[in-house]
Amino acid sequence: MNPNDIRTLFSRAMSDLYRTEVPQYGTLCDLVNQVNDAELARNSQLARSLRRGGQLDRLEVERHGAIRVGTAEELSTIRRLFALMGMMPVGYYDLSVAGVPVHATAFRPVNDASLDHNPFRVFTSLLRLELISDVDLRERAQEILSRRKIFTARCLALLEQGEKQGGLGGEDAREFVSELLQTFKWHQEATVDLETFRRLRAAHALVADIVCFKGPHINHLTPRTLDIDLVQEGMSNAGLSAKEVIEGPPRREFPILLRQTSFLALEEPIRFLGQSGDGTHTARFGEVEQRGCALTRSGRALYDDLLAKARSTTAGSRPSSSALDIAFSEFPDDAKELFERGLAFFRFEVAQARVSEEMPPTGASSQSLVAGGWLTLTPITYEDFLPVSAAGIFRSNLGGEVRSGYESAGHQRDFESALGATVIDEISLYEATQSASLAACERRLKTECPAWSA
Ligand code: OOG
Ligand code: NI
Repeated sequence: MNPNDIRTLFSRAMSDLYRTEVPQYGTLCDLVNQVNDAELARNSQLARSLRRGGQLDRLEVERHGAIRVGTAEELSTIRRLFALMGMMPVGYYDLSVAGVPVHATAFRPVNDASLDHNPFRVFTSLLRLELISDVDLRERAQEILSRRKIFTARCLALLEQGEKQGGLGGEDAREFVSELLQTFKWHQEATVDLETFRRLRAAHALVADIVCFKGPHINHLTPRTLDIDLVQEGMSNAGLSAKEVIEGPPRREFPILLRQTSFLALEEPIRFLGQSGDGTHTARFGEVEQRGCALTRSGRALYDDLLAKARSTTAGSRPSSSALDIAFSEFPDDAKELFERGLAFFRFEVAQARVSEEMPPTGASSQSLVAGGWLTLTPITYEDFLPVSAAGIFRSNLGGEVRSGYESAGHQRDFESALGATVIDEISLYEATQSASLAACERRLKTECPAWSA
């Protein structure tokens, strides 16, 4: 079976599982579908642009999820399992700077055809045990984690078989997906007693969530919307209690990067080991995202600067929406200007009518081809995540918990050695997509006019 098709089976199965486990997620998906249908009907230009960019068909199935693992072995096995479905580790996210003791990557398809097929992504965090300062507790956590087995034996057998054969046949693929699903199911029973849970919980809510359960339960799934402000507004009517603010850039004419919000995590009953009895835990929530255009390195630097500026003018850990609006008035809000200033990534298309009227001058740069109207621009969708936003999502679902003392800067090497691979640099993927698109247009212009050259 094509890895793209295995991924589709997997993302459907995860979505079905989560709908039954957390019915509010189904409610959120229904709300998102309503908003998307209305937006497509209202805004035909958006519908056209999405169709051109290959985004329309995938919209309905588009999801991301998130899991949190405890050990290097768990992480590297996840990497191998996801590779069978065409999902590669892209990007490094250091959450410690935001007071969350994990670092992460996102497993996702990396080429255009696979993204169009089904862009399912899983944000995968690894606990940084070394950030638990109480040595005793750290060792206890390590010991608990070392004993658990989060994958079924059959799942691991199919993994080895798939790696050896370079893929899985249809029947094996279906069995693989259903075995893998076991890993991400919710368990009402903790693997520890209440006392241990409380001690780990006191170190950080996330530590308890990762260490005290049989496996890395899927903690949210996220549909993609075309208007996140409408979804945010609609949530309370739909009976969902929304997180206070939307993470990421403010609302814009020309959406960039990623905006996200969520409904708050449920408080769920848990049975603890031995005589210790019952308690509760909050971990699982639902999230929604609106994706915009990918930014270049300098576009991203400007985004980070403006976000920091907005934060510095507001008290508390998040900027007010007016502070965001003011800061981002400096960020161009128009495709042509973003392209001219090298801030965002685009796909190009040859404007046939313009070319028939006049060939561009020989040696024209992409800049002048766009400025002269020979090439049109379509935004390249941002397929990744944002560390500051992710930290905001983590926090709002962990009772607002912020800890200091985790400020040791990024440890990408440690993460990669746990992963057993290097992570792919997301910006170079967008660069490659943009260059390939430009090269295709130049070939096209050359066919039209053999004397022409870029
Ligand atoms: C992951 C939070 C990050 C996102 O969309 O930024 C994330 C988690 O809570 O485990 O999913
Ligand atoms: Ni998420």
